[in-house]
Amino acid sequence: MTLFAGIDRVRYEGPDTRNELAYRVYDKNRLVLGKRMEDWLRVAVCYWHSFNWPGHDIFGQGTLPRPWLAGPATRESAGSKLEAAFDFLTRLDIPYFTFHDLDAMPAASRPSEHIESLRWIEERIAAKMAATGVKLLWGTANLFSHPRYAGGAATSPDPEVYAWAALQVRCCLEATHRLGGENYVLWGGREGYDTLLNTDLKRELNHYGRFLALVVEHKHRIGFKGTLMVEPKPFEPTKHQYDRDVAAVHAFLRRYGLEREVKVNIEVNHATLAGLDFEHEIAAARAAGLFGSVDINRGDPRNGWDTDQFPNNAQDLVPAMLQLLEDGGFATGGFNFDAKVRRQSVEPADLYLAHIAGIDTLARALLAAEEAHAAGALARLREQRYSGWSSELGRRIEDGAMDLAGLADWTRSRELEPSPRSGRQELAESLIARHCRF
Ligand code: XUL
Ligand code: CO
Repeated sequence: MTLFAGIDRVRYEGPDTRNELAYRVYDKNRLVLGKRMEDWLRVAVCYWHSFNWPGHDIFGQGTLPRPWLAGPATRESAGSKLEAAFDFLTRLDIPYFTFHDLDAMPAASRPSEHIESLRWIEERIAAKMAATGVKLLWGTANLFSHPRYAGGAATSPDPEVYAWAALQVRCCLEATHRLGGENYVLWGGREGYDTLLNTDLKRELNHYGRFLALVVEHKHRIGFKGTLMVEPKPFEPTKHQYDRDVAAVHAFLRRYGLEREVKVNIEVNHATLAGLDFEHEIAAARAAGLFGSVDINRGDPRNGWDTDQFPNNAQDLVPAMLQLLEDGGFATGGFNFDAKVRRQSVEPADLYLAHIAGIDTLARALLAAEEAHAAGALARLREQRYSGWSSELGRRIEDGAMDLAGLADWTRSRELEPSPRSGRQELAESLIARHCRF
């Protein structure tokens, strides 16, 4: 019996159920625009917040009962954690999980021990995946917790630290490959600086660019077919992170010639921290051909830090969901719950309740987006707003047939002021709101 065994497999019971441990909206087999809800959402649970975090914060110790975290991470405790994790995943009835090397493996200090320890847990993860059918959405190496990474990993001032990071990424990428992972993520938690006074920014960026290129090269060498992704975040833990938002990552990838090799994993709370809307980050990624996956969560509008709360407002997510529908869904990505329960949510049931509510929130947003998409009014509104571009003038500009002087002459020859047209923002907003009824 694991900590998470006390409940039945979570099922769809519809909006009127009195059972809190049931899905009210997430009905995995329901067809949405011809595709199963499960296949649209591709939900993943993350190992780190759910199974490897005892509830400590910077002011206090752990509060959550996670017996396997009570002592050092031995083979025995890593094994119990794995049992509990897969018990939770199968009872929640979702298709994917995500993990960092260090979340799952027994603790290791020397490099050879690290390799052995990760292999040890990988074999056990593989057995659990085979037995349960739960799949790996992505793996990632933790290049930020160990003291060696205090000054960064790929941007460390010390090449020996850079090489340690390479060892971790090599092992974790290979493990992810063998486990059939669909993506591999790099979050540059400490790739940035605390003060420019001791930092050679140009050199660090070049080191980081080279590091990513090495990962790309290795991916191809081992035949990993999944997607490599960088996860933007503006700050925290450092004062400034180089991957601050999608636009910064795009420029960085282009500078190092990697824009066809690496995509982005967009996290809602990271967009908030960057002062951007989540849907802006999705739109920016799609415009650049970089959209990969989503870490779904939310921040608190009154807090300036990464609170990693479960999403609970479907209407907020509809603009992003509509973009996903326009794309026909994720390619290899999914919605990974990079979210954690609050420190007082001490009962095992709380982890279920949090995920159920979060998954139902995604399902609500998906159904609202389906309706809004089918109604077509938003698409028409946008199309009409740009209809001038189908005129001869518009087409010639878009085709590159006009130069600056030609445009000036065209305007002068008409002696007219363009007539103002409504942007219809209030209507657009109400078109979203009216479909949020699930
Ligand atoms: C940190 C964060 C990470 C990444 C994986 O803010 O989001 O958990 O998702 O390293
Ligand atoms: Co994340």
